[in-house]
Amino acid sequence: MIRLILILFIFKILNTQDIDDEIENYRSLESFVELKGGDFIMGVNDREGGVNYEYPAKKAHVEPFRILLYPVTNAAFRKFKNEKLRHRTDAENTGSSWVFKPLMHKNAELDSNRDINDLESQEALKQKMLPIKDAKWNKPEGGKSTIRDRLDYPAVHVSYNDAFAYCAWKGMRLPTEIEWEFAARGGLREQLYPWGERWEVGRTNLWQGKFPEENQLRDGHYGLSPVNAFKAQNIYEMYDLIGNTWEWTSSIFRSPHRAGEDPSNRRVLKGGSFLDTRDGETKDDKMRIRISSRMGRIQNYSAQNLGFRCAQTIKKGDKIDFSKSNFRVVRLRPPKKFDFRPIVHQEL
Ligand SMILES: [Ca+2]
Repeated sequence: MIRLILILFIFKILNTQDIDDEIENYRSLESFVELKGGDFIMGVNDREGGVNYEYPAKKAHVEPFRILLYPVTNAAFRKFKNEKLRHRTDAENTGSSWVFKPLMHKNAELDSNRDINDLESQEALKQKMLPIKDAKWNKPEGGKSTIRDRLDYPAVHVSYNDAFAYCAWKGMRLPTEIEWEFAARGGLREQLYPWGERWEVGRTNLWQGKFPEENQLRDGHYGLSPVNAFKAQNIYEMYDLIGNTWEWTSSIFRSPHRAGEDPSNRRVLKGGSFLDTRDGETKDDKMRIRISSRMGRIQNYSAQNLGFRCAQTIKKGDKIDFSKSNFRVVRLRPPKKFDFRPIVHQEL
């Protein structure tokens, strides 16, 4: 018996070590682009379809900044969790987080004690998500789910507070909404999508069909997808801006709020997720997913369709030469000692 326990213990150590070696293979997903910034038009001139104040379009300005090419991955977030042992995510503290019902792990349990009267919970329930016990960054569907074979997927079940802590650990910060939108536009003027005005199939992971009963899977993914599942969405080589997960920004979301609630607690999300549609026809608010789409969530909210990427101010002393081009892509390489081992993605 003791022998068996010892064998299991050693197996666990080896298994953990294996993942920690493997996460270094994904360092290139921490690459970033440096942007000169400037004036641009944000929002959209769509009086009927513009929800959450994305209408009207307006002038905005950004100073030079860096922003990650990909959303923060499970591999990168695991490094953070390994190093900042004392950081407990809001989902870990709450004991549950929101998971799309059809994707619940078969052993997952509902958190029936959770207060679901707040605005966020009501919105999540409308999108067929349920509060699932123990759903968190490394157990995205609760139960016995794992990120073992999804290290290149976006980190989810991450609140604004967790995203803030991660970016600070990297010496970075969350982008403002204006920065996120400037970056997403890829230098194009007043276009709907990062790649241009016309919708293109195979660029992003959204929902096709009547939500939630029909998913036509035209993009090949029912749930989340790897952050580089599709080609870069714009000329800045940025991936996964539109679709897959919503992303936190640092901007405060001003909206009607309940009495006694601090309005500064709600932050802007950008990008849309695998649960949202391009035409918005299957949602109450008719939200169409495009660059200007936005919504607000409270700072400790977390869900299976919400991630983030980090940004950083470029200081004058950094001496980045933007005279030839107003952007510069900086690609990081994995350390040499690690051989790239492709991982097999399992369908849920
Ligand atoms: Ca999809």
